[in-house]
Amino acid sequence: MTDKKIFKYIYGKPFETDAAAENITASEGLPPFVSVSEDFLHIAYDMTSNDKIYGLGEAVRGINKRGWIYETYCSDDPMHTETKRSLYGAHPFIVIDGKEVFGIFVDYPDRVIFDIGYTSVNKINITVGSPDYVFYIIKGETPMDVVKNFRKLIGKSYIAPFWSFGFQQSRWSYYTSDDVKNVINGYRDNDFSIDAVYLDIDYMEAFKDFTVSEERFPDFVEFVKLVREKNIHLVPIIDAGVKIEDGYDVYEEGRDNDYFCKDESGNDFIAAVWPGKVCFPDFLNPKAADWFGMKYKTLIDCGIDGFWNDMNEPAIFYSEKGLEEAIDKVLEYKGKNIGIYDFFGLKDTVLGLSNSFKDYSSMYHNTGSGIVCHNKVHNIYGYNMTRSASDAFKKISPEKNILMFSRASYIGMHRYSGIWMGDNQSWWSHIKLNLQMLPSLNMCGFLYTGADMVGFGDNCTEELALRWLALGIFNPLMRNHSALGTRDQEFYRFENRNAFRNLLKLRYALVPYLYSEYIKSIEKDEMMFRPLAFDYRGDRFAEAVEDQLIVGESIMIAPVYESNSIGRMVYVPEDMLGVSFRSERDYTIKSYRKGHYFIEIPIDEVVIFIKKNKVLPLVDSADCTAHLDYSTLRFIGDIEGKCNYTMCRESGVSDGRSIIAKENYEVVGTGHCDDLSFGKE
Ligand code: MIG
Repeated sequence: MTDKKIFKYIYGKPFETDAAAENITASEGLPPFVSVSEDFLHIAYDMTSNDKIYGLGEAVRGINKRGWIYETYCSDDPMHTETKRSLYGAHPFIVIDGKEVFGIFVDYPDRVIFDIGYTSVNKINITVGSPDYVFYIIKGETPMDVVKNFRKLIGKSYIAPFWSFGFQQSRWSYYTSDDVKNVINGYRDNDFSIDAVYLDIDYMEAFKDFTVSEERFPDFVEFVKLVREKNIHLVPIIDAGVKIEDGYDVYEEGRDNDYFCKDESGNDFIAAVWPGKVCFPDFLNPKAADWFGMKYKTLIDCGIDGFWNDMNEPAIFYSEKGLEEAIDKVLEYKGKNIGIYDFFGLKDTVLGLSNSFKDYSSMYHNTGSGIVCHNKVHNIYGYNMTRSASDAFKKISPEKNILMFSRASYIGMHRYSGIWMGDNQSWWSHIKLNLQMLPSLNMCGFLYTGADMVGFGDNCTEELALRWLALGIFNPLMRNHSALGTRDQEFYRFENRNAFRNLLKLRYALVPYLYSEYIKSIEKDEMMFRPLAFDYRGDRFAEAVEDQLIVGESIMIAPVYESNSIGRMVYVPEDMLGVSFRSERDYTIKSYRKGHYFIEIPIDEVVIFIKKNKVLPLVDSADCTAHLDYSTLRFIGDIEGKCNYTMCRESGVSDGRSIIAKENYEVVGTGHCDDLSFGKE
């Protein structure tokens, strides 16, 4: 007997988002706290003062989302301050953990407002300004249970290739193949482990998708090959906008076949992004999506096996029409003595040119079964761009698992790719934000994810870089990336090279654990990163912790995210073994009883807490993931008796997906030991 866990409610004629992987019969009636009017959905729920609210994926603020108002709306906004309501991804799912435990998923591809105790401290108000939507109520005994039921609904997460668990270096931009070579040498010559280097927009010819500048990257195929021989993967960026240029095949094919989004008069919608004037492929049109997806072949044929999709909210710097109107408005004031309010209005006109609602309202999709205005389906544009690539990869090269992650996303896209957390800053507060987004994103199925380590915008310091690295080593997508014009932040450029080298090595020693936990979380619809509240229910201290995480089945992390610290307060929620790593082979071990501690964490150390009767597997480090030697496996832990550990490895690729092989270990011990005896079952 299985009780019904998921209740689906359908109103009006909702647009099919493909967020759910399972088709569920709609329920009749409504939960008491939901009211539906002619033109909108309104969910109003009364919280008690102890209710905790989780979810919302990519969003600012804490793991407990209570006390702010969020809007799920894919936004190109690089200033992730705590006052923002939206970031790049739209993930309209929350979990309520209080007098009642359940989840709400509003499957609606435009803005959904989640007022979680903002207008009124004890109220959740969720609103959708449309008569056409779907929403789900997801039951479960515990928040983890709710998440699992939700994840079952939305389908299994994407499995990234094993090599993408190695360290990856990026910058906007490495302009030439020599720049790339220098970065690779910077890492390899200093004995710094690395698996990938990124190509940002400047590898292209005039920012044209699927082109490579011959001047800056001559003999690209040769170059990719040379780099692969050094066990480095090159990962180029693909932008959503296609440059308007006669003679450019991608543009001409899109134009001639009506594969681009249109304006209200049926002409191609024209906007400007990096290449200047562009058209946007209509990813909601299946033919256009298939066509664009197959374009990745150009680069795959050059030996490329990873991509990142950018600017796919889509970001618009200005539209042709918007700019003309703004210029007219500015000229109206020419020679006049304008008032201050008029001046501010003028300023807003110019600043409001980018990512404007007006532009999104005059952009149209042809889904094959009808025309739909972009502003009704905004949140699934990036999703469909990325899905088109992922679908094509299986046709283009089924023998490879090609890395893919996107900036914009919606629930459901997790089946096709990972995401990165967008343009953060080299700010201390963004180390913590990186940590807090990990579990929230896991709830929504995004397991292959990470932030731009060391920060994208603004200038970093060496201290920030090291502290961020100490968290970065646990992110599945471990990528150092920074913006044009910011201080160089490749790890070999700093003074304390030993510390950077050692922490990179520690990451590689941890890869078998991280990859195994990642795979198991996917298979079981679980979260690789969990708030302490999920593992220690009923422990009021654990439930309030916002800056520590449980990673996989065995460990807890508690990184430092403040400058000039000598350590930090840590809540140890059960008896644990604290291992302070200076390097994979140089560490000290200390047992902790449940309680609060000030733990000293010098700048060159990482502390990992291992749960009692759980083990942490480690292997010897290597310069790249391909060289990891699993025969060097050892286990650290504090166990009385036996403990089983399942190791997951990528043993091949079939139909574009990794094949996973499993090894079961039985580890035995009497107390804590860093070299426990074990046997393969
Ligand atoms: O308008 O390609 O988030 O990672 O380096 C900026 C340049 C465009 C935004 C991405 C960032 C990337 C940058 N892009």
